[in-house]
Amino acid sequence: MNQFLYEGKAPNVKEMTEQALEAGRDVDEILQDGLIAGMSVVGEDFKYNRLYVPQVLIAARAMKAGMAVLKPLLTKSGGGRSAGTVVMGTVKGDLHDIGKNLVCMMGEGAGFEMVDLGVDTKVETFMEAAREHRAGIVGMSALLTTTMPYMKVVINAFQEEEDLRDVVICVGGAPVSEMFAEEIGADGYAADASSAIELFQKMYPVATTASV
Ligand code: B12
Repeated sequence: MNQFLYEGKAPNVKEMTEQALEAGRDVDEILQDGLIAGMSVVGEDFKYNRLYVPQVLIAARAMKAGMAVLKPLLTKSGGGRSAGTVVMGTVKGDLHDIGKNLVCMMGEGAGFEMVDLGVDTKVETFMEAAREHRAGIVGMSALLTTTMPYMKVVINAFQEEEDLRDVVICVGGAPVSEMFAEEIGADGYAADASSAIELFQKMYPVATTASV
């Protein structure tokens, strides 16, 4: 599956994901060892110019084909009361959405209402969505070192508004670290989607939802 993903063969990745599920493999194992591991080799080769943007794009498409098969399982929630509302977006200038989408799927599976703002998200959009959905948590994703500073712009803007000040802000994405999160004044950071959900669960009780 790693190799098919690397070569951008979406139909094969889809088929192997289905086969792995039929064979009784664990969803998390398929995600981590099949899809994410394949994408990390793509990332490495991209870094050293052994792959170029068009090849990475088709690899990303293959990854999404596998994720689409897993989606119903990742988003299957136990039902019952919502665990809370989380507004998620990839920050302005950044078009990477695979990691954010995974966090959204797993968040839904854990019973959160996930409001997905997509990519290239401006501060105003984060603010409007937090208010409209009375979100307790805002999650921002960034994959580029050049877009990471925009997270601070959003945090500052939330701090300036009385009704948004207490919304919990969580950040993530490959170049983001715990230290960077602290530096910009974020309330939480997680390195992967399952820890992101644990973080949301830990933070939600202390979150005050946006008013208006
Ligand atoms: C796929 C990819 C692309 C695809 C994106 C397709 C898509 N729909 O997302 C395409 C081809 C479009 C692309 C474009 C570019 N890319 Co690119 N891309 C990648 C690649 C290979 C994989 C990213 C990925 O999907 N990883 C898999 C997911 C599952 O991991 P993740 O995103 O980190 O998410 C996990 C965690 O971080 C966390 N998480 C994520 N978000 C959040 C949010 C919260 C709140 C929390 C708590 C947790 C959390 O949970 C996720 C799940 O476990 C990375 C390599 C890498 N090492 O990251 C380069 C990489 C990010 N890209 C890079 C570059 C340079 C670019 C381009 C500038 C290339 C160019 N010359 O045009 C453009 C920029 C476009 C733009 N404006 O955004 C560089 C960035 C370098 C840097 N210093 O900033 C990288 C690191 C590659 C490299 N090594 O050089 N890219």
